[in-house]
Amino acid sequence: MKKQPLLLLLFLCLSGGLSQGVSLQRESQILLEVKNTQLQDKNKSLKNWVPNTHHNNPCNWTGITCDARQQSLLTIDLSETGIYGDFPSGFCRIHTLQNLSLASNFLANAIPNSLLLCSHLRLLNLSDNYFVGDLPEFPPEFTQLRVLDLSKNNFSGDIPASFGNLPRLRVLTLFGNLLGGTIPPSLGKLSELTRLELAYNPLKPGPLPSQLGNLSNLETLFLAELNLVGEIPHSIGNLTKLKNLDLSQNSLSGEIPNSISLLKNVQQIELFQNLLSGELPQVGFNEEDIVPNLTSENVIGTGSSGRVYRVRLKTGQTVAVKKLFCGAQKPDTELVFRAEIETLGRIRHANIVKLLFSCSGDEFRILVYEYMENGSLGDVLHGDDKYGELMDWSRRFAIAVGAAQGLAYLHHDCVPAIVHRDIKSNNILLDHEFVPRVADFGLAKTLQREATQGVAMSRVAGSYGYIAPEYGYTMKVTEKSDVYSFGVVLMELITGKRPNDSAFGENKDIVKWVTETVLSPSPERGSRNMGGSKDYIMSQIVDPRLNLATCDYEEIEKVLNVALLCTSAFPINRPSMRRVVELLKDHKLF
Ligand SMILES: *[C@@H]1O[C@H](CO)[C@@H](O)[C@H](O)[C@H]1NC(C)=O
Ligand SMILES: *[C@@H]1O[C@H](CO)[C@@H](O)[C@H](O)[C@H]1NC(C)=O
Ligand SMILES: *[C@@H]1O[C@H](CO)[C@@H](O)[C@H](O)[C@H]1NC(C)=O
Ligand SMILES: *[C@@H]1O[C@H](CO)[C@@H](O)[C@H](O)[C@H]1NC(C)=O
Ligand SMILES: *[C@@H]1O[C@H](CO)[C@@H](O)[C@H](O)[C@H]1NC(C)=O
Ligand SMILES: *[C@@H]1O[C@H](CO)[C@@H](O)[C@H](O)[C@H]1NC(C)=O
Ligand SMILES: *[C@@H]1O[C@H](CO)[C@@H](O)[C@H](O)[C@H]1NC(C)=O
Ligand SMILES: *[C@@H]1O[C@H](CO)[C@@H](O)[C@H](O)[C@H]1NC(C)=O
Ligand SMILES: *[C@@H]1O[C@H](CO)[C@@H](O)[C@H](O)[C@H]1NC(C)=O
Ligand SMILES: CC(=O)N[C@H]1CO[C@H](CO)[C@@H](O)[C@@H]1O
Repeated sequence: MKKQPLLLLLFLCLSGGLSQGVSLQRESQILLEVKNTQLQDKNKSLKNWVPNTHHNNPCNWTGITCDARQQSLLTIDLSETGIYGDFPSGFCRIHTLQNLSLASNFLANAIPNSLLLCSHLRLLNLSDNYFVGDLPEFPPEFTQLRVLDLSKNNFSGDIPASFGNLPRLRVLTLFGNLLGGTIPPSLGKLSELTRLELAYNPLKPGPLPSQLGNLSNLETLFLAELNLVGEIPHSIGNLTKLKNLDLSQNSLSGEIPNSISLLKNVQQIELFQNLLSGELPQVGFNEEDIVPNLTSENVIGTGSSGRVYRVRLKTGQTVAVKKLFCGAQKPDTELVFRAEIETLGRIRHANIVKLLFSCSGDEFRILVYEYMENGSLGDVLHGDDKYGELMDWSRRFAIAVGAAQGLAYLHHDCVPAIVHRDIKSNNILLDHEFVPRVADFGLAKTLQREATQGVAMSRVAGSYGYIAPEYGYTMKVTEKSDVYSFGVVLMELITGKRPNDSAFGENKDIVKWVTETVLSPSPERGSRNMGGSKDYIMSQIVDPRLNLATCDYEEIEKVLNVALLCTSAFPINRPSMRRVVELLKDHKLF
């Protein structure tokens, strides 16, 4: 009798081991069958999918994940493995399978009906393949499906209304196909949906259904270029969790609905290229709350185009108010006012200052922005010495990356692209956590897509020390002029010097000084070297207020390299802002 517990234990171990072997044996066979009959593995990505030997089980085959005890197979992820073939429905015979991702391959043809065998899936990702034909229907058996990504294929036909019956769906992305029809109102039933991305499909001209206002968990609504017509429904204001809204490149018309101001969590709104009127409305304040407070004791800055005031509203919120100089001697005021509204009024990005409100009268033009507690990068870097010390390297680096992201957004994500034309440290504002926001869009221009050669300007605008060399003689603006100015800002972050510091010597600006210092021979090595030694260069260039012992030296070097690229004399040699972001974020040196 005493031996019983031990026997029981032994039995449990054995049976556990046995059941593992048996169940995964079946899965291995299915996987091998699919590999051999349904897929072409031209890149030999699945070469470790071989019949089970003693120490091999499918759980550590490429793309396969099992549960912790390796008793059931949960995930097949063969994205970017270079496989060809039809939809491999054989995988559906693995009943424990939850996630099937086959994205970014060469799979083709129509989805067969045998997809119905996959009703146990939670995630199906077929994005970026060559599938054609109608979108598959997902009958009510698909009760588990949470993520469905069929984007970037050549699916055609209508979006099935039955998609609205998938009770657990959280992510639905169909962008970049050849879909027709209109948006089915039934999608409004997907109460758990957080992401809906239908953009870039040649739908028939049709409305944005008001039922989508029922998607109370939605965080991303991406409906660009879908031939949407009619008004934006007021129910949009019910999407209180919405963070990203993109309705750009449609034919929506009418007033932008006031209910958009209810979207308290929104970070980005894009309404470009529609027929809409009005501006993005805001936080419930008006002219009367602001104008009486524009008094001399509230002035926090004065520029060539106007004055900036700090105003505390009745609600307790503090805002920055720019009052533009008016009158005959200031003919540009109207242009500046319009430029700010037409650019800032229609975009939202974490690294771009928010325009909250604008108003104009006979005697005034007023722009209201969120207030930035820590002033401008220029103030902080070049003002009081104490400030400069607060700007340690990691903070400076975070500002460089954030500002680059803001600019990349203007150049690459806005349609039409926006060129800022006055990037400088004084126009990069810092919030209470020193998160940078690009500000001052008074000179900004939108570039039409066809204007790849740049837009001719009537005169050079911008700020001394930041203006790209070609701009002076070609009078054309392109994104690459902003890239140059951004490179100057990077040099300011590294050196802590203003671009026009008198220490550079006569006729030298920061770009010339930094470039010459990098190329100059170091005293101890003599002139045999093309460039000076790294340490010598760094000691000459880096802001003496930075404690080099605590800095990420390689990161400073990386930023210096990016700054030199950005300030290349020829625009063609400068990277795009998107590339700049990549280079800055890349952990490796290039
Ligand atoms: C596969 O996993 C098993 C454990 O389940 C392990 O013993 C074996 O070494 C692994 N094989 C390979 C090729 O990694
Ligand atoms: C497959 O191999 C080809 C040629 O070797 C290569 O160009 C391609 O990038 C590979 N594709 C994938 C997805 O690995
Ligand atoms: C399946 O995908 C979902 C959604 O991406 C994820 O949350 C979950 O962890 C995945 N499950 C497994 C077993 O990988
Ligand atoms: C689908 O897979 C692609 C490629 O791996 C990935 O970029 C995309 O985010 C995935 N879709 C979803 C909804 O997770
Ligand atoms: C997908 O559609 C595009 C645009 O119509 C076409 O150029 C491309 O050849 C199609 N690809 C496939 C695999 O059908
Ligand atoms: C969704 O919203 C519409 C009005 O926009 C309403 O008539 C409908 O009852 C709501 N509920 C569902 C489940 O669609
Ligand atoms: C939006 O929500 C409000 C309640 O918060 C409700 O009264 C209204 O009917 C909703 N509108 C739509 C169109 O769903
Ligand atoms: C703005 O004006 C209100 C009264 O109109 C006043 O109570 C408030 O203190 C003023 N705020 C500032 C910053 O001047
Ligand atoms: C450099 O520019 C700043 C800001 O425009 C200006 O205040 C300063 O006087 C200039 N310094 C020199 C030496 O020109
Ligand atoms: C250096 C500096 O002024 N830092 C301020 C940034 O903003 C926060 C929030 O207002 C202040 O607490 C810091 O003193």
